[in-house]
Amino acid sequence: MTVMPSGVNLVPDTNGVSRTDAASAENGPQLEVLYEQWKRDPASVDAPWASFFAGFELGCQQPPKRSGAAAAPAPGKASAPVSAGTVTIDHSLQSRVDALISAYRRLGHQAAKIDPLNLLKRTVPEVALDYVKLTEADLDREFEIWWAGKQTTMPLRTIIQLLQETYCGTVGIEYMHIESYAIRRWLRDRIEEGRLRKDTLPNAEKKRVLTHLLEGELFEKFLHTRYVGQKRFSLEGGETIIPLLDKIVEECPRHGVEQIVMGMAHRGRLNVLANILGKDYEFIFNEFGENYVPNSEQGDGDVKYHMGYDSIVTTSTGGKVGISLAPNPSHLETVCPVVEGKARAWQRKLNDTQERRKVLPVLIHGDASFAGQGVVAETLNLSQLEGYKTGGTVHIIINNQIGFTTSPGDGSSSQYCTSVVKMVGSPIFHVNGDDPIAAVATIQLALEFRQQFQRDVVIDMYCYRRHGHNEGDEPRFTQPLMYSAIEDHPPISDIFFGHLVKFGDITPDEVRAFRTTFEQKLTDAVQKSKVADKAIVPSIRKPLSCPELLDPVETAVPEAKLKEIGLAITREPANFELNPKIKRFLSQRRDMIEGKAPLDWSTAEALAFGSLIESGYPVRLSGQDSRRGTFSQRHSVLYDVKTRDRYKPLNNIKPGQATFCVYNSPLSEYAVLGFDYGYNLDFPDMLVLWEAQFGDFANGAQLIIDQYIACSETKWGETSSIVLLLPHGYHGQGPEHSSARLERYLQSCAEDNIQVAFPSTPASYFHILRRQAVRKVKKPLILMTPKGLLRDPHCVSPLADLATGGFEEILPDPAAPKSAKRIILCTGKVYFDLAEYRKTQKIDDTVILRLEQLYPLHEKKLQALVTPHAKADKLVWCQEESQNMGAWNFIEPRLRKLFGRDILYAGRDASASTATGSHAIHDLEQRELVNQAFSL
Ligand SMILES: Cc1ncc(C[n+]2csc(CCOP(=O)(O)OP(=O)(O)O)c2C)c(N)n1
Ligand SMILES: [Mg+2]
Repeated sequence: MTVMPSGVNLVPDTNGVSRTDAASAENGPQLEVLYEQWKRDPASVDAPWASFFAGFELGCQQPPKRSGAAAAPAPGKASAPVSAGTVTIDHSLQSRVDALISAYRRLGHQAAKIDPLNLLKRTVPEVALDYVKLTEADLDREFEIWWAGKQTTMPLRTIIQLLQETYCGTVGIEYMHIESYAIRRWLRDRIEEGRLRKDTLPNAEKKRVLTHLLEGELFEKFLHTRYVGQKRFSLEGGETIIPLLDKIVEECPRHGVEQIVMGMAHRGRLNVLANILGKDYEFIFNEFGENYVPNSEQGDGDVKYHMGYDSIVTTSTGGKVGISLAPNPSHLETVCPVVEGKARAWQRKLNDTQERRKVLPVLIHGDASFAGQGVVAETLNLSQLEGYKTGGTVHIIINNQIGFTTSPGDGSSSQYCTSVVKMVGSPIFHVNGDDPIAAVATIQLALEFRQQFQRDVVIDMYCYRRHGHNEGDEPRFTQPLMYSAIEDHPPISDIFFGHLVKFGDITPDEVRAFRTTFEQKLTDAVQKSKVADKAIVPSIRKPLSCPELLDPVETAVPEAKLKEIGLAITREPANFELNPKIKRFLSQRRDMIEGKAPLDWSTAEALAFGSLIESGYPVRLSGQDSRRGTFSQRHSVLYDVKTRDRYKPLNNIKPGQATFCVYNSPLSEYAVLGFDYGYNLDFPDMLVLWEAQFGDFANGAQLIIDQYIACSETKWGETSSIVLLLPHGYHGQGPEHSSARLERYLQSCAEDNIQVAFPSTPASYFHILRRQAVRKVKKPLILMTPKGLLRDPHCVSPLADLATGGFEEILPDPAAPKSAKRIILCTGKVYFDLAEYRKTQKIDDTVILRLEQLYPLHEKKLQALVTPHAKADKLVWCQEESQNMGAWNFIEPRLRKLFGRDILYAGRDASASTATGSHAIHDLEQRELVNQAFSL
């Protein structure tokens, strides 16, 4: 079908590109419809229209309306064009001018003066006159241009001057890669209005910028002279970040932003803490003190340039903005997904889950890490996803054009460190850090963009690093040229001050007075901190402990309530056509609820979630394919076979219930676990579970586990109650999906930092999930979860087991003899093989005890269950994992100490790979290890 909007007359021009005539001026909306149609299917519109839109895309031009009336400003004057009078356009040349305009919009950034050191040498042939076959003689001819939201005509000379100033000044802009026409147009109109090229900042604001530059610079210089040789990761060369961040905070009230959640690495962190978050200088100087003991109350603490901080800042207009700077480990960019999760939690707290405009994530990156770390791409990929979006993040790169000793040419395969951002359709502003006014104007536009489109936006602030990687590092070994340029380069504040003095905006006396007062303030703070430092007597810290973790917690739910919830979640939704197998699934679940069959694992899980939600505890579950469940066991979202409408049974229990949020995550472990961890930190009242597709994939998120989950309480005092669901178990399916690497979590256990459990029954799983939500004390929970056992008729529980008691760290043996000769201890799945063997072999002198929770180990309960079997002469640990894996290395010394005797090992030999690739060998090994458990 072809469409030709009525009232639009096509006037093919000499290049065969169709243009609308004056009569079309009122047809913008129709034109937009047609344009959208063409974008979906170019063949569905008439050929002239198709070629018109193709040309239009190329030039990113508004469908032009020939004004026929425009007077050009005098050549060389880059004032806004004014329309008047009639001009004649030479259309044979117009297309060349269009190509030139398009080249500036696409590539002008490559000619922009973004490098303060002026070492970046680039040429852009496409923006030269001769490239588009124009000559000097054409400079005074009039041409059409869509400029600053208006169609107009101007002499070519003026067009070029405007384009040069707009696209090749101290801000280089990349936005033509953005797929959405509406976004490109929004940006283009604002950019071409001159927002980034005109200095419109009022005098008071200029002074504010200078003040912040000076604060940033003087603070670093002060530290440099007072704390010689101490690492601080100076911001010098990149101080413009301070007025830039100040501008974000200042703009927040106008944009309705109440909370900023910020993440940044080492560079300039102390400066940001002091001069943006308002952390007391004295506290910062304390941390440089000889006797300083970080966080001695809470744990081991961390170095000063990793610590987080929360504050409420008052803006110059009296507005209040909360700023939360997330603590970050040394691992660069790891903080990114954590900040996103925290921001989303804040959005939930502030009831900002629709527009997400009240909470703003701000991430500050280094150029080398932004280009090099994959988690950056993973995090960007979260930015528009239903379960993970945060309404757009403002990214700022402190682009000092170096990473430790490595030049950008060795650290990135693309021209800019920001190229990865293009995948999410975000604009990128490359800003010269020596032009703070441009930086401030850019951040204003960036914020407006974020609030308008809820998308990420990037400010790539080009600057330099005045010292080495840290202050004791010699940069000239590897960067002699760059550092001789830096040596000669004046500080930003001098350049900016010179600019202000020239225009009479400030006097040298004012600056001198500011310097003196500020330096005095710092000196006073140092004096106070020295007094405090002398009073400190460091002592060796006692390890943390949390004995409450072993207190019993009532987690049972009355049977009647379980039935009520169970029936609600197995009800078929009205007017909804279910897949026949799902109908059967619901009906089988209903039978379990009604007591006609014992409960399986996934039904127990649904009842745990359902009972929590029903009583007001929200639940969030995120992971790859978690809605259905990797093993097709969960079906927490049902789909209409005709419409694919979705229905979540757990959200239809009763009015006023809490919500069950379940998301299929992208195929990422690192960023998604980081996100869910961050979310849980700032919304601890929700049970947050992250599920690995198979447990072994969690090693892709090892940084989050090592740097945050295992130790952030002792490093930064950040508690978490995140749950990791890690499918684990040996079923002869090869080395890849057998092991969730239980041993890695156990190795990290100390100071009651985390809980590691391998429950063996649906009831046990039910109680431990509920315990995690209802218990006051918060600790991460690592759970080994089943695969094959999900459908094993042995791995079931009666409904009554959910209606009594709570989670049992050690499960007694239901078939224990009164006094056994042999005690077998185990955890998780292998129990079923052992129990089956004992039954078939009619063994009646062996007790099998299950350690449902390995850490913290409930030694008292274990003792109590072992004591009746005092005559047992064999104490065996049985596991299906290889000897260097599983729980053995963790549990053996503990059991030996507890029982004062040697523990026998029944299990696979140590191996490099987690499991054999052969099903047959697996079966042999599995039989052998069970055999050993009864025969050693
Ligand atoms: C994942 C990771 N690898 C290596 C390091 C060691 N390291 C610390 S800073 C740094 C250079 C970072 O360069 P850039 O991101 O440009 O930040 P800058 O220091 O220049 O501000 C490196 C390699 C680290 N901290 N994290
Ligand atoms: Mg760098």
